[in-house]
Amino acid sequence: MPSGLRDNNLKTRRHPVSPEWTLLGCGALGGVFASLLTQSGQPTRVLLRERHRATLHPGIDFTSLDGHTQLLAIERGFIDNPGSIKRLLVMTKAGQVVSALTPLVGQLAAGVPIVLLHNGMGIAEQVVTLFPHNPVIAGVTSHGAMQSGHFVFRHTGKGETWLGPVNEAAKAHAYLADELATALGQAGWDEQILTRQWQKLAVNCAINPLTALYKLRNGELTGPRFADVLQQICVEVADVMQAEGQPTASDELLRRVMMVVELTADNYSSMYQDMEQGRETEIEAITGFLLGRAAAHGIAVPVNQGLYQAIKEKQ
Ligand code: KPL
Repeated sequence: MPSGLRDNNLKTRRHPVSPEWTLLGCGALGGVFASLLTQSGQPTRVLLRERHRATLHPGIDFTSLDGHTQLLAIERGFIDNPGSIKRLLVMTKAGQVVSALTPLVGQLAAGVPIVLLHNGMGIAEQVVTLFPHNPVIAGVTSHGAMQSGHFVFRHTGKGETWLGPVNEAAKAHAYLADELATALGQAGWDEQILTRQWQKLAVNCAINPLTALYKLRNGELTGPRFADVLQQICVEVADVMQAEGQPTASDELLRRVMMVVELTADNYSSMYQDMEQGRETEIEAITGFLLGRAAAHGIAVPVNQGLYQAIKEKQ
């Protein structure tokens, strides 16, 4: 089918077995992951809140990177009665992870892996406390996604995805990265996921507040206008990382930031999209987390502090 055309034949394959993946949080990125997993033949169910039971659910309207639109049949379940869960993929906004998971305390069988894929840090530790008998896996991803309506998603950028263990029990679940790779084209397992989380935090501290405040696409951060501020953000993040036992050069962080800016040049950051839609942003889990760790070590981070305040005032 030529790119840009709609394939209106709903893929009617019903899931013959219990879903491989249960997805909590079907926003832009969650919707894209659910679509890619479904297309790769890994039955995926989205878990919704009870109040969505009456909502029409024709399936997911998914536009892939090449512009091909398809209507995908996808099973839905409800949090109050989640049924059997084999593995749980949590893709809510960072600030909603704990409240979205709380109804599943006592419902999720021990040993079921919980994979967390959100921006920001400081959440996984809370999930380990909530679910002490489950493997908890943290992930970082740089895929781009947009949502333009109810269950209407577009994959806007092919990125990298990395998973790694948060607790001891999670170390036996590296195979999950291979299964995600089947759907995403690439996904890796890294025992040092904390380092990747910090590197992603630096990228988000740099790109997200600036694009949201100045209403820019990611690519518009290139050039002299933002060169100094991007460098200062990276210097501050590197100082905090050093104190956290994650030594890195600020130039290396800046190089990563500029690489993501180039790779996602046409995209609007998630914080830009959240602000435009009047949704709560992830500033607390991103820059807020950095400020918390900086304060704990007595490190001044004035540039990040200023961006944090500016977003808080605007959102
Ligand atoms: O993670 C992102 C986001 O928008 O939240 C980046 C990597 C900045 C891509 O837009």
